[in-house]
Amino acid sequence: MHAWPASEVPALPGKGRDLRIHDTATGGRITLDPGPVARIYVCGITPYDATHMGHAATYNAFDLVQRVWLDTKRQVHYVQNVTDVDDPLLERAVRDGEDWTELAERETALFREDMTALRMLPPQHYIGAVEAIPGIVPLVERLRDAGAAYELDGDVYFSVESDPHFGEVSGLDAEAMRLLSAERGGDPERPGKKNPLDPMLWMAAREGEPSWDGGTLGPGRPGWHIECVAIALDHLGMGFDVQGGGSDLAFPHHEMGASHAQVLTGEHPFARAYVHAGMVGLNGEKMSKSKGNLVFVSALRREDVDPAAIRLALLSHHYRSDWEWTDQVREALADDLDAPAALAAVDRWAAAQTSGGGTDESAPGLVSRTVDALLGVAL
Ligand code: 5CA
Ligand code: ZN
Repeated sequence: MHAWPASEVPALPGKGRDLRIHDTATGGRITLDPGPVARIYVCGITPYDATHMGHAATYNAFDLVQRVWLDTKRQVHYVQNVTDVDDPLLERAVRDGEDWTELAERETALFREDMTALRMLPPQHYIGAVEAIPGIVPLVERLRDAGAAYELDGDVYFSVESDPHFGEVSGLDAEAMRLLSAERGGDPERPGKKNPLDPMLWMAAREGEPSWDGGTLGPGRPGWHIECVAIALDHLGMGFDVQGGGSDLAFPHHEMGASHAQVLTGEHPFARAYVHAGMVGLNGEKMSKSKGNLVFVSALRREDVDPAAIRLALLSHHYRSDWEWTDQVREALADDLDAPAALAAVDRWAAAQTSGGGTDESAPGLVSRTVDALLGVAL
């Protein structure tokens, strides 16, 4: 799959400092010491809806990681996936009477446009789950042949007990894992599993759903975690520097992925740091496609919000904190007359207009009208 065009990163005089960053597995800040080529894998979108501000915030965090590395005069090897076949994508396509491949292609194209507008650095390898299937099948076969995976009514499950390091990424107890597994794509209630947490590696073909040749596994489609493992091992290898995503991926996705890879290779760790961005919410809930409380990057762009202003809004929050998207100036003022926060929002807005090269002719007028209308200052 092709990625999107790179915006230029100016070289600065001197050399930046090595990145210290919070690692979920150790629970503390670690200094990363990548080689001359820093290696990063960031989990990509499931393309059944447009890019929202939560996605953008997460990709912004890992864009910053790369910019710090580039400033240390290293090269960066960046890999990202697209989960272009999975339950929620297929369900949305059925709901809307649309071909699932067309839905995935359209939303992936829009994501590329959003990333380009926001000047996010593109990955060198942008890989879809579907194109990764020929590499996934032999990995699942190997896990099964090593006794780390088992069959249940034609589906193949990974046995979490096969990895002595299982649990080290998220550090959660069994009960918390069970709850999150049920919430985030797992099936802890399915009878016949060795451990309720065991995740699916290969799903046998279902009536009316797409399926692919699975060799000795039979026709089917891949589970979610093994998708990212196959792509990361293929393009980065074990022990890469950072695995990134939103905090909702720490468990089960990154926990299971690490275990798959560690059992497959006999090496540890899968990634040297597991880095997670906070969740962006709207109206008191996590912004998510399933809840539908979304602010789309493309919708803001259509409303002529300068992409530089969107990016500044993302930058005004620390990447690890959860935050709420708000219509900033209005919301700040409505929140117990928080005029300082409203002024800060105006500052960011104005700065974005200046640095954005004045492409949006109407925006300065809008800033002054807003300041006049809400704060009583005529500029
Ligand atoms: N395709 C999988 C990863 S392999 C997936 O999680 N796709 S996604 O479209 O649901 O999310 C894409 C990325 O955005 C993930 O890193 C996810 O953690 C992050 N993300 C999703 N919702 C939010 C949110 N509300 N705030 C911040 N980040 C979010
Ligand atoms: Zn992933």
